[in-house]
Amino acid sequence: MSLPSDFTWGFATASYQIEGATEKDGRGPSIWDTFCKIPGKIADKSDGSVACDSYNRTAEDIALLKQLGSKCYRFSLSWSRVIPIGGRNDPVNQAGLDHYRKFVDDLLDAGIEPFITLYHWDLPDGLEKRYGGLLNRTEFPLDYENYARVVFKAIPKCKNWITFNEPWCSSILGYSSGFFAPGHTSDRKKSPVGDSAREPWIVGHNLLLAHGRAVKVYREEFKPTDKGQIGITLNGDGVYPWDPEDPADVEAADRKIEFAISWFADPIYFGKYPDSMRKQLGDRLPEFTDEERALVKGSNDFYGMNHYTANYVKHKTTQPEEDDFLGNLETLFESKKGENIGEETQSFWLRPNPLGFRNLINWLSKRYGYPNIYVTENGTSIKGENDMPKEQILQDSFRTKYFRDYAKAMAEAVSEDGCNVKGYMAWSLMDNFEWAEGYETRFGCCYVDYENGQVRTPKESAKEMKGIFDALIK
Ligand code: GBH
Repeated sequence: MSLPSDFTWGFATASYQIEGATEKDGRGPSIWDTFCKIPGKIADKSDGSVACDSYNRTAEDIALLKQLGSKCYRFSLSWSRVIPIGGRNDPVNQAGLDHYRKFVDDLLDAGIEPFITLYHWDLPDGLEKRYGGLLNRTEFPLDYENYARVVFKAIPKCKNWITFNEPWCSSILGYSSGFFAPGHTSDRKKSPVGDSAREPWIVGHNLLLAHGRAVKVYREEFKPTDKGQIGITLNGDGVYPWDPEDPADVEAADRKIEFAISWFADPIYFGKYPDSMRKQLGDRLPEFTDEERALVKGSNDFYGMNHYTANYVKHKTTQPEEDDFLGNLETLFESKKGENIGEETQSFWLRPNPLGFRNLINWLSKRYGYPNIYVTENGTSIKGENDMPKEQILQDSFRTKYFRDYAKAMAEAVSEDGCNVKGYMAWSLMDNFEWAEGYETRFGCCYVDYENGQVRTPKESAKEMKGIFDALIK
């Protein structure tokens, strides 16, 4: 069991979760700045205005990455730093663009390969206010294309581009449950606006169009000279049928992945939505025009995989609810036989199950023709970590074991099953703003002391990472 010598590994972060400095150098507000101000949306009433202060500590973060032996670093750009209002006729903010260009130069000088995510959920608020942001099928893809072009042009040295992080989350959490910005949902106790039966599927479609446009621009205008690669990052959990003897549960387990991943990956690899989704959603799922299909089909140079956990899947026998987004099924932590999926963590949705990772890498590889895969996020929280004394937080052996087991499962998928995983980025380099959960849930391999000047201290897991990969890479 091993990984090839050119395998790359490192850590990942996202702009709104770490940067802070939300009003510095001409940055415009994003939908997350706005969302955090609504009472009741963030568990600890916090926001990303300071976070890890990474905007002001680029040298420190690069030194940290270097110290940990990280070969690559995945981070995201704040669109509203580059174009404060966001639109294609709005002014570009040179200071914001220069910041990211210098950051890439400095990473490369330190021997660390950058992976840039163009969009990790922080849409310029100006576009939300102007035309409803991601809901707009014509304006949003055009403004995103323009933003992508501005960035590609300014940062030719970056060779790895991710268009969108987890469009599932933007669509479902942003427009069905309302758990994430902009918080739309049919539940009028939570939001005055939203239609959970329709909006998430429209938003998902528009994100695919925007992805397709940015990839076309990169391939036509930049790739011939810059020679980089571009793809999308999708999230999805491992699955086991609740009752492996019941064909309806076996089918539901596949359907769970189709609703989470194939919703986006089927249009990108095959030019159509999965039959299971069309069957359940009917005309609530948009149709691709011929022009749109041409844009989206074939638009991945690699597959970006975010992965954390697994579930037992049980089919439902009733008709799907209008706001169902799982595929008319239940997800459970226990199987029919009473097997447990994994230990509890601080995150209600996350329980470690490394075999689920190996299985899902295989599922994706078979369905999409063994594409190159980069694992762009993988990691865990720890139950009660935030309430522990610092000395104990630094001994995060639960997290170290998680990484060891998951890296091994991935190496088996590569060397024993023939899957093409090319790189791996742990979530996250450091504790950060965990969206609706605020700072109470820590996903970092480095501890951030929010009370004392955002000082970073590597936890055991950060220090062990190099050894984990050195042992696997041949
Ligand atoms: C990642 O998403 C994010 O990309 C990253 O920013 C974040 O910090 C990290 O996770 C840790 O949370 O039960 O309907 O509320 C991980 C994928 C998908 C996990 C949605 C949580 C909750 C589904 N996420 N899931 S729901």
